[in-house]
Amino acid sequence: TRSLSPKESEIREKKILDGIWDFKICNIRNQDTGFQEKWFTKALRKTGDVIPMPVPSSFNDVTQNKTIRDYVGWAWYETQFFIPTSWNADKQRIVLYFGSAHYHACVFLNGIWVVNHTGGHLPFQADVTNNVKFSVKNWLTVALNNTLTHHTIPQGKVIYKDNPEEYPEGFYVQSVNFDFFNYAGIHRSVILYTTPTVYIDDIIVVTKINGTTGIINYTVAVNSAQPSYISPSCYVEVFDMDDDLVAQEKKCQNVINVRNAKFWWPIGIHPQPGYLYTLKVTLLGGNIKDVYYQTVGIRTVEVTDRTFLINGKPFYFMGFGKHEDSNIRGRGVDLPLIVKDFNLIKWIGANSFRTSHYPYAEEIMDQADKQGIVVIDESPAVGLDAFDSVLLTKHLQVMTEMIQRDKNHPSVVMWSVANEPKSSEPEAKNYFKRVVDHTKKLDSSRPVTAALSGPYETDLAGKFMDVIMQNHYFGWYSDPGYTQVIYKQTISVFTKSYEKYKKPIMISEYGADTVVGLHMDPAFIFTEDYQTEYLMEHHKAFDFLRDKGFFIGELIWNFADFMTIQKINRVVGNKKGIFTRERQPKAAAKVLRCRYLHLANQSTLD
Ligand code: E9O
Repeated sequence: TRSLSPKESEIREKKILDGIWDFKICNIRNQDTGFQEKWFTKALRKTGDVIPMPVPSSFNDVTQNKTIRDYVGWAWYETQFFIPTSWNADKQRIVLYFGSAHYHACVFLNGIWVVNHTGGHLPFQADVTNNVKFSVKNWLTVALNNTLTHHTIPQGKVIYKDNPEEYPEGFYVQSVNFDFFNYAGIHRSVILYTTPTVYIDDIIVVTKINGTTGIINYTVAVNSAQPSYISPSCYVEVFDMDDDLVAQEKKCQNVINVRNAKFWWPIGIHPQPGYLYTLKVTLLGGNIKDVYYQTVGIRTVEVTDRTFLINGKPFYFMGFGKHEDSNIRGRGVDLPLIVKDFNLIKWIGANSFRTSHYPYAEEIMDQADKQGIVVIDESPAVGLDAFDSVLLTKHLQVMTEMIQRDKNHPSVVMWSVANEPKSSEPEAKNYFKRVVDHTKKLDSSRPVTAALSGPYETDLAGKFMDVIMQNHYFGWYSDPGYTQVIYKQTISVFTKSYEKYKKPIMISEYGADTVVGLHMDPAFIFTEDYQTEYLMEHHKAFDFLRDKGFFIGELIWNFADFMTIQKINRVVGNKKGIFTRERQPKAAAKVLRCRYLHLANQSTLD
């Protein structure tokens, strides 16, 4: 388990292990070979042929090998590195951190097992102080398995085709409960960092507003394994964006008042969106000192029975469902892509996105904080179709890890526990009650939601949510080609849904596959003209619903075209993007830009 993201300070050092590692996959028919032959006990190249593999990246699209692209099973990674001698002299604690590795990871350092992790979208770490070697090379081996089953989040199923007359021996396919490509690999940075032996283990920040005063409620957790004769004390200073000290407090748990505070505002409302303070937390204990810098945005989030309030002001979500997806690197963190996507979000005038359908890289969350982009943080529970206790335990675990990582991001205003669960199943009721209770126990400061898609009449999950999100595809999956049904059906379903739930409600997906460059008038499905008209019909309905007062947002599916599994209604990916996979605008982008900029002008302060 971990809680603070690895950051440098005058006390803590960081060494990034990203680069081109060695890689090999296992024989499909003999998945245990790597473990049986103990590939982790030596450099991977000594076990046979290896190929170069970039980290971070998905492994699927970087080679010319179809077996690797479609691989399901154990894949092996290895790299070598040195530890600076100074880390030994200073008697530092050394931690090995993975931003994410998809899906099951088994990590060995210098031939010794150090940590396992399940789940492809959240960080994990191990204290490796006693495993690292100082005056020689270290080698780090990672075995990764991307198999999804009935009891993984998200779910999938491996289907074996045992008929030797029709299929090659050992043939199997991985089916999944979602349409995006199940990219696999070490998707985010691998980092070594140091802390002192008595260290800041966690910082929890919750903010409030009283008039012009910002109230920062903080708790600093110190690692529990410290010797009992040390009673560490904390010193906390608040710096503004000019690096001026604006407030300070003692104690590891306290309340700080920032007078005449600059609040964290979403983009489009305030001239200075995304204002961030820095908490400098200093821990003093015995002869040990630790320092950690935690950013803080002072803002509040509240939900009434019909509105969503940020800093007491009604907020209307305009934006996207996204994916971490791009050419070649798949789901691997890509800094140019991250910056480009935020530039496009701002260009189009959007103010928010949902991390469909899994928590995104921390670099993305940090940018959202800085740029004032509002985030609905979604768990990897996409397409759940069974609700037993095994799955529930895993769902609670992933919520714990997600909240642990993202709790201090001001951009995160809501937790989305799931996307499109089969929430009419009788077991869904108790299941979602448990998931929501657990989420609220971990963080009572944010509302909880889920993206629902089944018929609202029989849905059993919505009653536990603070906000209702619904995915609808009128004029696409139903009545394809008939944009004239969109207005009535959208108004009807959201009005009735609101009557049922009596909670703020928004559309979390609507979209039409659009092949860039295809035009036809009158509009025909898959053309840019159809996507444009499809959006415009929706927008008429949204304006009607907004006037009623309970409709709080519109998130289009999807920000950009993205890769999918191979199936006959996907032509090299899902084409519902407003931007192509290369991040160029389709015609509909202009319609959206016009609308968003216009609506943003209406919602500026004063
Ligand atoms: C989830 C998202 O990941 N929602 C899907 C998106 C899509 O484009 C997918 O990419 O397919 C839409 C689900 C719509 C279900 C409606 C079915 C209605 C049948 C008549």
